[in-house]
Amino acid sequence: MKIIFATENPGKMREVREILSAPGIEILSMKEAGLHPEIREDGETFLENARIKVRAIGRTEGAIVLADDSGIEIDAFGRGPGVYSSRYLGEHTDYLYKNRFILDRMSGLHGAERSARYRCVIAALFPDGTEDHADAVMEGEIAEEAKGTGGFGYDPIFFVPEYGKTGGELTPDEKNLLSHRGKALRAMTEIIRVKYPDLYEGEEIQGETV
Ligand code: ITT
Repeated sequence: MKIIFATENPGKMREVREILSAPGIEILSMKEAGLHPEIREDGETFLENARIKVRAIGRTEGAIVLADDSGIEIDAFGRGPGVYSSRYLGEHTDYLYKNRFILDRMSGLHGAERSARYRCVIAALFPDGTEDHADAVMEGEIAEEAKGTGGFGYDPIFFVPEYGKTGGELTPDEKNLLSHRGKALRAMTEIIRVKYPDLYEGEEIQGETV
């Protein structure tokens, strides 16, 4: 069985491989599958956008098509940028600038006033044409300053209380264990396992035997 993952974001793709890899499953990005669909992410929710991405690839013989739509919700910004996270301050704007801008805009806010979360929806389109999805959040806060170079996007300014570190300072394993994407992808492996019992049977998915 193949998994075609409908993303153009290399940071996401790296985490997807770390979490979903298992013997007997070939994981391909859209590009690796030779697919370059025109995707207009004009949904108003993470779920709508995740569905738009899997449907842009379409039902595929011998492959489960998955997509991730995710973002950061900053409570002080009315839960924005949310679904607009990748387009916030311009789609091609460097994250050094975006993260600096957020820190500046939040100066003067402390403690609970800096609460934020990452949210992720994973959509699936199966070879039989059926669809499903899984979602998860990771609660945290916007750090007082950017730290670390790991992860991607907003990770250097996203403080994870459980570790006392920013996402940028976490190892890949630490991030995957608690992250919105890690949790949603593991929930998706459960959905896949129910549909295709041979896949992920007895596999250790980031520390949990499924
Ligand atoms: P694809 O649509 O091609 O998958 P994208 O980056 O445009 O790539 P989204 O529309 O889902 O994906 O936007 C997600 C954005 O949310 C992402 O670009 C980051 O800005 C932010 N984000 C989501 N998860 C993140 C994480 O784990 N670490 C850091 N930033 C994250």
